[in-house]
Amino acid sequence: MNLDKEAFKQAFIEKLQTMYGKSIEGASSLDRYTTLCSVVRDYMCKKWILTNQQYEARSEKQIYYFSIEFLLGRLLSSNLLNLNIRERCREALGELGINLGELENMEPDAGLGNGGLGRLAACFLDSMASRHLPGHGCGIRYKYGLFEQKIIDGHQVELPDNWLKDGYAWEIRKADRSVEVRFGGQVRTETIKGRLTYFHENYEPVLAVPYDIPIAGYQNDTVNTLCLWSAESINAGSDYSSFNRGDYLKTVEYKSAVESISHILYPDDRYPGGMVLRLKQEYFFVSAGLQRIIRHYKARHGTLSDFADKVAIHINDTHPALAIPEMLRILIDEEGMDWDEAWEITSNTMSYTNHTILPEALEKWPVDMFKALLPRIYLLVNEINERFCRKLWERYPGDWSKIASMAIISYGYVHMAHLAVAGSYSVNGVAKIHTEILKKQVMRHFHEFYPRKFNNKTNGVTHRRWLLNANPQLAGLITEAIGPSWIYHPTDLGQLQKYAGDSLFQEQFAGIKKKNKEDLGRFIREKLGVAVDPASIFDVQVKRIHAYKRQVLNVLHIMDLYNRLKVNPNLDIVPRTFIFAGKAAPGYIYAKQIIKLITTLAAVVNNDPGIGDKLKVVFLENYSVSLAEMIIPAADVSEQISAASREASGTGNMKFMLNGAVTIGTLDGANIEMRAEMGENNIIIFGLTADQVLAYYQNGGYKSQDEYLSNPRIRTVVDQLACGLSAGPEEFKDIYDSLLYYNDEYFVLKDFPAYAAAQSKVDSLFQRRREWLSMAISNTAQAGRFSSDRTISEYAIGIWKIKPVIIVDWD
Ligand code: 26R
Repeated sequence: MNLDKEAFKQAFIEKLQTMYGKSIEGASSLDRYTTLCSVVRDYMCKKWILTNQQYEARSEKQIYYFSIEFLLGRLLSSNLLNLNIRERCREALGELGINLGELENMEPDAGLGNGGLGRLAACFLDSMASRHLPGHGCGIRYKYGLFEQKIIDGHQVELPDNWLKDGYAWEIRKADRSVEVRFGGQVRTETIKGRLTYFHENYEPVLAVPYDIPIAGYQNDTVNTLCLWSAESINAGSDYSSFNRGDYLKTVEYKSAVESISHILYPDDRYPGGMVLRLKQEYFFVSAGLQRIIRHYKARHGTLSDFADKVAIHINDTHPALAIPEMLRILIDEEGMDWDEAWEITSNTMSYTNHTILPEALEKWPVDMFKALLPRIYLLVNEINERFCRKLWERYPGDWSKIASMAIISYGYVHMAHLAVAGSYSVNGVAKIHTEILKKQVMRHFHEFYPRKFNNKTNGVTHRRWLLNANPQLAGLITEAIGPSWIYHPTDLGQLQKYAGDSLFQEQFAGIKKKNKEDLGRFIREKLGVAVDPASIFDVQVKRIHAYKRQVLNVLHIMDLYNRLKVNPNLDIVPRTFIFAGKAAPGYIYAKQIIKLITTLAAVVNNDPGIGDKLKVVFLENYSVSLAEMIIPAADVSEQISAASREASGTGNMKFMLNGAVTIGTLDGANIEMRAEMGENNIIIFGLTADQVLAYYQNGGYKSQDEYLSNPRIRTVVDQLACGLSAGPEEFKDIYDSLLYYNDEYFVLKDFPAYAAAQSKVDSLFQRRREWLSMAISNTAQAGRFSSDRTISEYAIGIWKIKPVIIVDWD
């Protein structure tokens, strides 16, 4: 399809007529937005079909990335950019009197994820398509994404995220590819021709309907697929339907129970399990996805014997780990394979990524719940467990405690990580230090048993969304200086290093940062009525609110700074604007108190005439991908201050680095590898190391009350939590108690002095303007390794064994 400016105008006008029966003048902004998406989608569709045809024709291995979250954000502007029609489209719309940016802002975020894990999955889709890799996503089409956060009276309030209310322009419903997923019921066995055969009976059937979303690569004609499954009730005409038997109320009940499966994204990234609906979601999309893949494969190849050579399936954290027993079920019960062959194919198809070592976040399901919901899958997990434990017994005869600690089913629970490790050929962590901790601590027995399964794949982010798209002026400056090759080969950003000390380039770089800060400043003023000074240091911590991420450390330091300014109004500091954003899990009281603490502190600081412009604190509500795209390019300082060893990798850290913010951070997750790339003079590191933290956890020896008693600055701010800042002793009680009475699990008080010193260093470095700009430029220059293009090609080569397939569109 030729889409020059005139053709585009024509297509737009015609689409508006056929979809809405309207002329440009009569169309609302929503009409225009939907029309534009539709024109763009039509343009993608030809490449989409072509891509699939060429994958099939060349019979190359394909990979399916199974993830319970895909945090896509907006797609219009990235699609325009990837399809290379942005400028044409802007001009054409302009001639029709329509502003492209305005339409781009109409798009709701697809917020189908909580944070790091879901956004990583979205970056991976972009990189797979952009690197010509035949890779697709499989997940859930939640009717409600992550809740919308409102701050009311300083507190977080959650509202439903009804992102589909005006329809979703990028999806295509493929009703003819629907499959059935079965829950509950019983398993009956029968020996048929000498073979023990399993029949799943009296189950509740659920219809899984796929919605496909095209994922365009960067200017390369590849369009991959993200398949999101929606739960629907089986037709009223079918055998199962109580409607058929005339029971109207039962039918309605059944229908709404079924649809609840894909109703809502669980807003938790802390305590797993307990909720049967969550387990239903996990099995639902995994079963549907596998059935579609296997059905399609069989239709083409006739046999499944070479399946593992042609298909790779990736399990993003343990949430999709039921793919392992589900694939066994299909191969054994439906395809008639014996156990050994089915196991061989399955375990050569599956690979698994671990994203957290926090013990409370490791998934486990009560056996009784599991058995009742998934009776056949339970039997298969049981068999996997028995065979696995037998092998362990051969290797460690008599070592019951070791075997019990590794078993898939033990003490009344199904341990999902153990299932994922036993059933896949590759297990990876997401940053070097994280993989080492997995190998040496959390999964040390598994690593000893399967040393070759374990490997590292350090995370990355798509530099196209996070630099090219989010910060177009900086992208333009970079291209002016070193040419455009960095867009394809992000490590070419390294060529910027020679400009780090170049005063002209520094000033251009600074000018863009200033403009981004002005834009954000205007937004803050509109939203919060707070005037912030673009000349102040924009010091940013945006991420989920969580104890281990230590927003409290940041807050205590701001309180300390405020106290010092009160005592000494002439304290020589660079004015600072502390910017926070992030959501708390709705049931996580401690995290909600942190939000209230930040907003309370903001009210005090921002309204203190004695402080003036020296200090501002803002909490921006409803953190999302699109808000991040505005905040990150405006940051001077990036706060990556988790308690060492707790943050598996972090990916926000990489987005800030790419946009030339200087990190203040601990030696945790990918911060360590960022430091190695840019050199220790370009990052500000403080605090305990992971080894020190882990040694404290193992041997004890830390007493937070000692820090409190021996350091008057700490004592003052901790006391202010209990009275002074708070409305009453209850308001921040969980935070206060965690610091003093639960021995400060994340070493906030222990790291406080080092953090305060590091913050003074930030202040003095910022005053040495040229040195600071050189640091900022070096950050951007050395960020190339943290592109998800690098990550994804490591997965492709090291785990999935897939090759690029160049798509040719002859037009
Ligand atoms: C409730 C339970 C089942 C659950 C636990 C944890 C659900 C969701 C999560 C989210 C975790 C797995 C997550 O997002 N982890 C983050 O993954 C990022 C991508 O690898 C890392 O960068 C980040 O450090 C890690 O916290």
